[in-house]
Amino acid sequence: MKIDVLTLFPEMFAPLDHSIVGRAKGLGQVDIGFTNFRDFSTNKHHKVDDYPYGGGAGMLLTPQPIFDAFASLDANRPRVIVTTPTGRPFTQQIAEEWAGEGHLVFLCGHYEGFDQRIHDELATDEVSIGDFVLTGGELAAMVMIDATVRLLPDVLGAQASHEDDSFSTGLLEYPHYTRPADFRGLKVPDVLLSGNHARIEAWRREQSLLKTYERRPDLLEAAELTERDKIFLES
Ligand code: 6GU
Repeated sequence: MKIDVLTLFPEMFAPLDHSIVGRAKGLGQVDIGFTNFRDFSTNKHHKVDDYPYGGGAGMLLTPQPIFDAFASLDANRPRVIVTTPTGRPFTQQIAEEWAGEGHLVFLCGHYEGFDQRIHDELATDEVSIGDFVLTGGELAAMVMIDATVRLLPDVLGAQASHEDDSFSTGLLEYPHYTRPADFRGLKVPDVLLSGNHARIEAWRREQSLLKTYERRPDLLEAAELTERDKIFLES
């Protein structure tokens, strides 16, 4: 997969050189390029922003540097993602969709945002990572890149399957335990030591349902629940 990021702050993306995304880059599973659109400004002071027509607070990113930076990319119908708190909420389902694409382009906003013509002419997706306002789109783009790249074939180890990830089942994940079975008197639930796989599966399902009920009841509405799940939740 090829990812291009248009940003005023390419050095903010250093975290992607580490951990799993860093390894995916090293192995050539993803190629992430950065373009500082300030370099494309035709203004003699390399200005990229201007005052909003009609007045109001803050500055807007002006179309010329971004259109010209975009035109400089080697791109054949990429997904063009504009990071904005007014976008639709980013979800695991969107990450799964993007992981099947050949080329993603992220446009990272700053100040009060983009001139609307950037949204209208360049964006295929406008996405937010939550109901809060960040100083810029870089952190949001990194979040979305991380969530997408880990889903590419062979990026996670074979055993680290993502089929049980929170959200891909529609429920939050159940709690996990590793050795020791007794850590300073804090015990691992007996069922996990029982070797009884049917009981373990049933316990995990119940824990997922319980956690989702307590923390994210909105997810339960949309989740696929069995009769057994419903009886458990009513008890
Ligand atoms: Cl995608 N960008 C910015 N600037 N703020 C945000 C966001 C994105 N998602 C939530 N807040």
